[in-house]
Amino acid sequence: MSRVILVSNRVMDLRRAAQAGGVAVALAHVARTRPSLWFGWSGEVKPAAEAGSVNQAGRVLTVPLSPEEHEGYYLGYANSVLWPVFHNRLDVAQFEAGHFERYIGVNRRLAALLQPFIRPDDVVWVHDYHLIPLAVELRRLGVLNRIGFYLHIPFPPWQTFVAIPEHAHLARCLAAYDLVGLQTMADVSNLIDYLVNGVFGNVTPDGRVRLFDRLLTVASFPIGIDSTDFTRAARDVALVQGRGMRRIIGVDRLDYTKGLPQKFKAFGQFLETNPQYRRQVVLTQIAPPTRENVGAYADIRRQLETLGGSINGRFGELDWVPIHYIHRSTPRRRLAGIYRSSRIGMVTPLRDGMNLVAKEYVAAQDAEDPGVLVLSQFAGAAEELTEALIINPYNVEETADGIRSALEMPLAERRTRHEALMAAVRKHDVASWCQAFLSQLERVRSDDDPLSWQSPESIRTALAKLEQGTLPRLRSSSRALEAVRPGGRAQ
Ligand code: GDG
Repeated sequence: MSRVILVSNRVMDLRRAAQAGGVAVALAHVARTRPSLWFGWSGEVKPAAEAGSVNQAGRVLTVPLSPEEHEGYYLGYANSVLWPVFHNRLDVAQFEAGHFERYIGVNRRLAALLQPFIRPDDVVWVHDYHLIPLAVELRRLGVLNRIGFYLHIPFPPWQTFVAIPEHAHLARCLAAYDLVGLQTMADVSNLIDYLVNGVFGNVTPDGRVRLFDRLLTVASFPIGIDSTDFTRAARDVALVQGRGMRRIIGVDRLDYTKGLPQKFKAFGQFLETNPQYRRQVVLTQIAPPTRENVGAYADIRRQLETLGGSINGRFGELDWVPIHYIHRSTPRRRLAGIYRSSRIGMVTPLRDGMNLVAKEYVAAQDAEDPGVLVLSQFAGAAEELTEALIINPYNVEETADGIRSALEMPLAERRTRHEALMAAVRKHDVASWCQAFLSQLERVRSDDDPLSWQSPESIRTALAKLEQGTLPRLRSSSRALEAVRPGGRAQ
């Protein structure tokens, strides 16, 4: 088994990572179960003079960022351009801020710091949108190893992606990987559409994409959880607000992609149209703070708090507060019990790569008396968790009806749905995700690739091609459309 060099934006020691949630838990799993090194940002911001070296603690290698890098690379390009665009939110993307140079600069610096640790038979697995240019920067330094990239967030429709002024540069960066992994089949289809229509790639008969003379493999690897972390949960009795009170649980970082205002509105609508449930149900929303120095996050917090206050003011009683909102992080060891004692898991993002909370909620249920998952059709998880109550989060009435149907669902139906959901959670768990990605990375064909990474000369040729290959100007309609309409115009 080759050693895996994991690279992700945020790195922490393995014990803390296992308690953190999301990407960190998944990477800590890979780091614990394989020969590995894990490299990335320590989370510290230090003056440039002190930010230049690697700190090694066992198999974990960390680097601080300087204040300028934190501002331009992390808060700037990664979280004010790429995050909103990949979630289809062009309206909040800050294209004009000029952070791209800093984004490339940090990737170049990280590549230079990582390169001395890479041995010839390692495979390198790069994670997420912060690090798209890392492979090209490693190639420049002569790294010949297999390098795979995994995107944890969704890939948007191609017309959205081409709004990024530097989209073609990002495509060249992707072409320096051997394998690009995405969460869902819908993401794979969006990325291939973009590579074909946005930068004139061609799909080969075996399903790879020929791009700037490279052959790139693109595939979906839905991420999962370690379900045993959740199945042993006991009900958290301290949570019950009153006898017979039924709880709806939401656990989401306070992010504008998570659909929190829409969720609060739907709950308000449910109370409005179902007065018999007032005093019977409480919505507990755990929404820990995230990226608070980005403007769009301050806006969503204000909006949510105003809305929550107005719903509580309108329906609340002296002995019943309908929305129980916690803007702090909750210890991970308590989450399983909270999920298990909640009758509904409400996971209603406007867009989400996967959404692990949906899987955690399912895994924590009592199979004899399970709760119901209400799930957005726009979460990647909806591709696998088809037995959830799938709703459109933009449709407040439909979501409110989903809450009522979940509360009224007979036990037999809850059990049947839960059984199917649990099978899906087990099928794609964190171990199978890691195994599937790494074994495909090791299998990717390179013998027929005219620009593979076999020698320093082939790297030089490939990089020159990537950098010099010009692109024809984009046409307004897609090439696929032109193929079905001769001449490219509607007749
Ligand atoms: C990205 C993609 C994709 C949440 N609040 C608390 C807490 N959490 C934990 C949850 C869960 C994790 O954080 C969140 O994971 P998600 O998948 O829901 O969302 P993102 O953070 O946006 O993650 C996403 C994921 O990457 C993995 O590929 O699924 O689509 O956006 O594990 O339990 N944990 C603790 N306290 C909290 O208050 N301890």
